[in-house]
Amino acid sequence: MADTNPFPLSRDALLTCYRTMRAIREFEDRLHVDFSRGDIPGFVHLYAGEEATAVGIMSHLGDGDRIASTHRGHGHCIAKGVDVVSMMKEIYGRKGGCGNGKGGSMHIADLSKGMMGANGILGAGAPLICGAALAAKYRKKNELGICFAGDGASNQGTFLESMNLAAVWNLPVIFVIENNGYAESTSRDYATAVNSYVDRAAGFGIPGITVDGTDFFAVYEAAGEVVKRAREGGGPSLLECKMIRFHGHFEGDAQTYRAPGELEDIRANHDCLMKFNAHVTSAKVISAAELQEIDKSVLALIEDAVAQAKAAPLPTLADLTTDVYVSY
Ligand SMILES: Cc1ncc(C[n+]2csc(CCOP(=O)(O)OP(=O)(O)O)c2C)c(N)n1
Ligand SMILES: [Mg+2]
Repeated sequence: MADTNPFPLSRDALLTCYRTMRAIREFEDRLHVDFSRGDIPGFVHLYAGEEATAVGIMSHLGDGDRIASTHRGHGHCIAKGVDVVSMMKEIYGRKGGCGNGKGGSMHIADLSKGMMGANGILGAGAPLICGAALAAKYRKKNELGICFAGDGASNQGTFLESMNLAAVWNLPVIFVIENNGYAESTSRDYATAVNSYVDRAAGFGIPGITVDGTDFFAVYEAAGEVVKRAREGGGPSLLECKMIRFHGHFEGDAQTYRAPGELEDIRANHDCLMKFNAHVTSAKVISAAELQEIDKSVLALIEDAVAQAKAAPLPTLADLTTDVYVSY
């Protein structure tokens, strides 16, 4: 191992980040298989390929910082510290899941972790996070809010109005655009006039950064900058992460809109986990064997989560009328 660590995180922190990214990948790849077997009810949108963005950003946050997620929310949840067993139970529609099996993939939330919810409505997280950030500002606790939105969702009026509101109120908010090049099967360039989201943010008086979202270290550094700005009272920022999704828009998507060879190319050349591995092993800060150990333990974690989900009971008819209202 090298005597010096050239990275902005300690060895232990790097191992934790790798473990979290690997847990997301394993979780998603397992759902891909189980969904195709017909084991999982409802709709599932997978985050595999996009892990470096969630983990690079969330490494700067604590439980008091709040995030509003998207329909593609599993990676955000895991990176924010939501328990994978209760997530798996939820996705399997079982009791003991985060929503007692009644919400499924697109309604996972855990307020104790600052995870305000995945969301099936594009752009709906943006006004929600402005509210959370306004509350944080009043509480003076130095906490912030992050709204995730895809390239498609970022064209929603709610998203644009929220950027204006956050700027007017100088809120501690970060708008993260996860630009994976597609909204369902529609390419980003077909549906969005501007090339630069940073230019668009400037129209609202908000500074922005564009970053390679498949490079954990690039995301970590850029996220550090915008998180610092929010905590120091500097107001909202925008962070565009250019990234790639490994699976279809939803499970079952035939992906006929992809160019020939596109999937093979992204998996071979733009895998954020492979890039992370190459960085840390070539710098001799972490060995390949250590990473393989983590892979093994993550596999066991996900196997166990699936086994627990399958063994858990389904909600009963009587459960239909519980959890309708929140008790304060
Ligand atoms: C308000 C609203 N309009 C349309 C949809 C249908 N819809 C679900 S996902 C999606 C595409 C989202 O693309 P993007 O925001 O880029 O996220 P990605 O799926 O690429 O992560 C659409 C149009 C929706 N859920 N909500
Ligand atoms: Mg997209």
